[in-house]
Amino acid sequence: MRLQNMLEELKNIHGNAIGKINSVVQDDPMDILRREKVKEAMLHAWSSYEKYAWGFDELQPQSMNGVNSFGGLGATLVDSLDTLYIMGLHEQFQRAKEWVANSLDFNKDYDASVFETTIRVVGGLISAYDLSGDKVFIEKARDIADRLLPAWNTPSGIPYNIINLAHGNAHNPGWTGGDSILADSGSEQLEFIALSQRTDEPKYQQTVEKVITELNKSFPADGLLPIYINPERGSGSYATITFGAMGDSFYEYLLKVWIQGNKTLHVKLYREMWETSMKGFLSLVRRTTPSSFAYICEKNGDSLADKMDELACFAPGMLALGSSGYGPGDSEKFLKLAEELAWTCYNFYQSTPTKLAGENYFFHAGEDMTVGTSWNILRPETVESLFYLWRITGNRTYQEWGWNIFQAFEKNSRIESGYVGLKDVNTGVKDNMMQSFFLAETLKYLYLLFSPSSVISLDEWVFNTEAHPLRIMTRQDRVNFGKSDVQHKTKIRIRARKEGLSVE
Ligand code: DMJ
Repeated sequence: MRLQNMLEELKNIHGNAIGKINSVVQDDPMDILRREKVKEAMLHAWSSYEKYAWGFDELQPQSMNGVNSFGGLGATLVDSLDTLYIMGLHEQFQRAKEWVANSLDFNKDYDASVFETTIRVVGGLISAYDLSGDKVFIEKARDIADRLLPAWNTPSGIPYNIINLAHGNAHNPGWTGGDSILADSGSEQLEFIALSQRTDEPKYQQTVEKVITELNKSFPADGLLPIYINPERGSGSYATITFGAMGDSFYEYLLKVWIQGNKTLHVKLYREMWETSMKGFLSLVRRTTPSSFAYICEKNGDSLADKMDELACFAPGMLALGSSGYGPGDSEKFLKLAEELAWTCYNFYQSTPTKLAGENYFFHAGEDMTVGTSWNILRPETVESLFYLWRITGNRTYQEWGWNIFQAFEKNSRIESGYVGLKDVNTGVKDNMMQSFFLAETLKYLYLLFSPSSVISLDEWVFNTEAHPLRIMTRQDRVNFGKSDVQHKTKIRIRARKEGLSVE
């Protein structure tokens, strides 16, 4: 009774925070049951990978073989390490660790994506290190990061997006016309900063922070950058602006580097840039007719396109996560928008015959949402947002939505030898690929959706864009965002004095 009364009192004082308190003190029998089901799904996916594709990047479940879509770096295995650990699948984790220690070889004559290798492999390894404390993971992370570093040797410091892992020669893909991609260039900060913090070698952090310095020099008033940036000039090319493919995680990382550094003065610029981008974000939001679903437009020049990728469904989670950094008023506004957008994303799933979302949607007047590209490749973004919203609001509706999505995956995507995507969410015709992010992200977020909030607490961990939790470590270092050291130090001192903080 006393606890209940205290809880009621807290509810009155802290409003939204109550969801968090509830989920710490309660482990609901239904939650236990549901997370066991998700764990069983992970076991099925993992066992299939172990049986048919061990050491390969990904499993093709229909043909029951492995393929090396990332250069033969064991992408699924590395991407799965932390999920196995968090779910308590210790024997499986142990076997995977031995493979990392004895067989993972990065000396490959292969043109790797800097972005994909960073978020899956560097991120996966550092997360496994943070969770298990086993040094083999950090040594391997350092090995692959050293091979990626020459990609940043450009006149502007904006990286080339492809690099040969054995020889270190870097370039951009031909189809970008020589440009670098925004998300590919601005989503390595979390992993490389984490690596510097854990190895005491500043070079990783310095390299990736130069990118932010460069982008900050000409950051627009609405904080929205085109998806192509020229690595010679360091400025944006004329191109689409989007929170979907090729733009998404650049914005995500502005917020998360601030969280990773424990929101100190040393990372304040990231939060400022993120808040600037959120002003631009608001200008992209429109509503459908007749049902008034909120959606995020893409922008080409001055005009908005009524199109949204499922990939952009990470944004409700990002808004919810960032909402608490605003003062009252704005904080509620962003959280409310996050909830509205999550409802839209959930309806991307609910509106199809298979109850799985297509890759993108169009919004025509009077028709609400229409699926465009109709495949589903087991993507995580919507369940990721549901996870954040559940943690932040404590509203069980988000668990129900997540459970419904999980059941649709079970019904349509599960086969005897793993999980596959759908070529078409209207017909349910299956593809032949178990994407590594299904184990790294989709199943992990679903598991955490039904776990107490003390499991990977958002006060202690920040997830990279591939759902690898990295420990939050207070940033005390001096960051030079394009100012001289003296100027920068003075600026930090002035801000600190204003905020009553010490920076020495
Ligand atoms: C993942 O590799 C990451 O979440 C990335 O940021 C976007 N695409 C996939 C999942 O859809």
